[in-house]
Amino acid sequence: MNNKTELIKKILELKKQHDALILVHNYQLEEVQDIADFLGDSLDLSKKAAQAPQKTIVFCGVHFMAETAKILAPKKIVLLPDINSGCPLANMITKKDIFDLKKKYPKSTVVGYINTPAEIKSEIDYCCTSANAVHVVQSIGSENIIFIPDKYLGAYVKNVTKKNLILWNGFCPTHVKILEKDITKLRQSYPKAKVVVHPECTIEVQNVADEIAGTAGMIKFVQKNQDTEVFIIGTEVGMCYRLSKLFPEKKFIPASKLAICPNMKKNSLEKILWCLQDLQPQIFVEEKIRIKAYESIKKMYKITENIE
Ligand code: CIZ
Repeated sequence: MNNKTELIKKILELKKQHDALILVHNYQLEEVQDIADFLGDSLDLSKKAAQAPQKTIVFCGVHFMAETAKILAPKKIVLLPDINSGCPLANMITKKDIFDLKKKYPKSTVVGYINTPAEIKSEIDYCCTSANAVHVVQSIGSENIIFIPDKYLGAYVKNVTKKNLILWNGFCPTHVKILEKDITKLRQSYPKAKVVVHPECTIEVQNVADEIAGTAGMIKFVQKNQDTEVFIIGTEVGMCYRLSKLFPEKKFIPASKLAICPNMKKNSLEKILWCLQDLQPQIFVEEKIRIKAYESIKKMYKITENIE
């Protein structure tokens, strides 16, 4: 038995022993994707965490995602194999920044992307994901909306909804590595390919795409375009592996090979094994913050339950 097979065997034994479920984000390492009980985006995975009968969740993603699972499933043990897998975008806004924004725009409603820490979610009115941001913003009665923290997702939502969105200057350092010229060049090599890019990409990149969608939307886009053989994928490179497993007959080309999120790649098979051996590192959210953060997520669910 080789090292990897041995590791997987031990993980499966401990998973059974601790009644654990392994949830894996679409951007994780291939070897981690391969041992998932469920793969998906942060919202799908958090819902799975809340609904699953298992009492332990191994969340292979970044910190805010494991925290969202804990907000929705407070009685469960939520483990993040590498506690240092943070999200730079999520940390681009502070509680004080939100207070200042609310003071400056007192009549505004605050919509926050799921890529935020629990503490920030506890100060916003509505949470949203890349999959439902447009729908959430459209459903809010007010025209004056503060959208945090991603300026590119915010600009995309502003463009679609035509609402007066006040944007924060946050961005994902991985998605901004994808450049318009990367797509133009790939289109020359693959003239029949369809291009789908994440709304965290820059506006220039969004403008040259055939579709703008989060990772869940990318899967739907490929399903819809049955006659297309080649897709150029403008997001973190891990998504190409996920798509290749789902649609082995098609070809998926990363818009940029530089779009690798170093945080997403921190979880490994070894770290999954260790976290199941020690039941550490665990995610904790202070109950006062959790209740308030849960409200913003619940409001999102209320709006989106008809479309998801
Ligand atoms: O919500 C998520 O999981 C993120 C951050 C991206 C996506 O579109 O899946």
